[in-house]
Amino acid sequence: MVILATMLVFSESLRAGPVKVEKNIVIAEKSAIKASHAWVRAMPPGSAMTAAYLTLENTSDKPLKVISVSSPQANDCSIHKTVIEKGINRMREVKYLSIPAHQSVTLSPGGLHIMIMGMNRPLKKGALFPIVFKYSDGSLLQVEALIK
Ligand SMILES: [Cu+2]
Repeated sequence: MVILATMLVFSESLRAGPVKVEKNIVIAEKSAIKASHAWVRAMPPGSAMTAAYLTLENTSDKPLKVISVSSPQANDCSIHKTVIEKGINRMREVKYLSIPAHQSVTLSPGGLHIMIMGMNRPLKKGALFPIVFKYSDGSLLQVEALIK
């Protein structure tokens, strides 16, 4: 069964911005994964890529994996991690992102991130960027990440 849930997630820097707070608006059934502090790095027009960061919390008793990431506003999204090899920062694709039962995984600058390529509209600061996470239990979670 596919559970489609939409969660509007806003960053902690909200007080500085004009975006209204609407917490955890869920369509259909609730996802076992809660997303928070989702944001996307604003880029100048014409940029080919950016990255998104957030915390994913598994509220269930079973381990879950993120098996794919996509966005209606980009050609390609993938999970990357930054690794240091011979003193140089490099990015590696991560096939699955495992979230143990009752634990959280945080994607943050310099570590795990959602790599976003081929955006089909400008990344305007203060706007929201949708990212859809597909989990190993078949559920989908759409997160609205704040562009900042
Ligand atoms: Cu990357």
